[in-house]
Amino acid sequence: MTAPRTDWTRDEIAALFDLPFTELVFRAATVHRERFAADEVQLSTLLSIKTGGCAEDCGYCSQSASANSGVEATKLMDVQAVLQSAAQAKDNGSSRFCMGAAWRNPKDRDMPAIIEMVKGVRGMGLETCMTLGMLEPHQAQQLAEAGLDYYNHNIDTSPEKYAEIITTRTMDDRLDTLAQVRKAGINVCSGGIVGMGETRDDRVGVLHTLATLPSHPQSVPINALVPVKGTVLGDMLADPPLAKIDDVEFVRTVAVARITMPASMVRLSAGRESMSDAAQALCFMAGANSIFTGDRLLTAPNAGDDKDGALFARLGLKPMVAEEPRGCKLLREAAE
Ligand code: SAM
Ligand code: DTB
Ligand code: SF4
Repeated sequence: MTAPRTDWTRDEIAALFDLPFTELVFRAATVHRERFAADEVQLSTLLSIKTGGCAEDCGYCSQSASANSGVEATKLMDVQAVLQSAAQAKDNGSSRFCMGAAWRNPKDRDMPAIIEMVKGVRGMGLETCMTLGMLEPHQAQQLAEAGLDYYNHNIDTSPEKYAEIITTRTMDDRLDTLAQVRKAGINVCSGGIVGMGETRDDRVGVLHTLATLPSHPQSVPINALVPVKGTVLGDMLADPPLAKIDDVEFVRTVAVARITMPASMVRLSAGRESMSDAAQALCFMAGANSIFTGDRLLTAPNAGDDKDGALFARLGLKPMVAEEPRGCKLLREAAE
């Protein structure tokens, strides 16, 4: 099998988007089957370990201090409470536990508790993921030493559209953190959001940026904007001209992510709650092979385990069993 390409051009990616829908989905499904079992979907569960009051002004986010979403700001959760929640996620069949904090960046004084959370969750045999905002090199190193498996840091949109959505940081800031995470040897989780009023060319741009990184993110979440009242983008969606992303265009985005980043896990992420079973089935057909389970994302509602159980039964899908997580491998090697 050939190694994934990191030299995609924007024109090549645009040409994929332009394919007839059935041809695009067929190609993505073929690529999917070369490396994965097409009936297996990896399950991740999210927990907001520090909610709201964030200093960044991301126009989509309920947790920005600039939003008027009614989300209450909390302190960093207690380690034991996080571990309890992880145990419940494991009982519900999840293989990865993703902890998110509404921070521009973690402070050094927060790191000891964060490290305890990573160690505790990986000690349960779950893969660990953290999303804490921008990282300094020494913080990425600390997380790597704690055995963190994945760091989520989305680039969200195209380089051209970035400043329209977020003014408190740049795309280059985001790319710098991704480089620190890669350098520390932690797996990268990075994707984007569609349905923010972007053009097809912006969707090409976000996938081009991800697919031409020095190595592809191991996980690529494709989020559909969850419109939250009191956020810039949520309010724009409530009051046209900004319309919800079209299902067919969403599936095209998933398919192009699968074709351009064939070895990555492509996650059908936020926005599933408002998608029909048929639209989600098309996403799985187009190569999506991961979802967030549970009835909550970070602050927004998610489909929930009962609904997902029914969906999996209806589509004949099964949860993917994780290979030995990076963190557990480190634990085992240390014991040997
Ligand atoms: N503060 C950290 C950061 O921004 O990296 C971590 C948490 S932040 C909420 C994680 C990601 O959630 C964002 O990068 C964005 O892609 C996604 N997200 C946030 N609000 C969203 C929404 N309303 N709809 C879809 N995705 C959203
Ligand atoms: C990702 O790409 N999507 C998740 C996770 N990574 C951190 C977050 C979705 C957040 C949806 C809005 C909310 O719950 O507030
Ligand atoms: Fe803060 Fe992350 Fe929300 Fe942006 S997306 S406002 S950085 S919590």
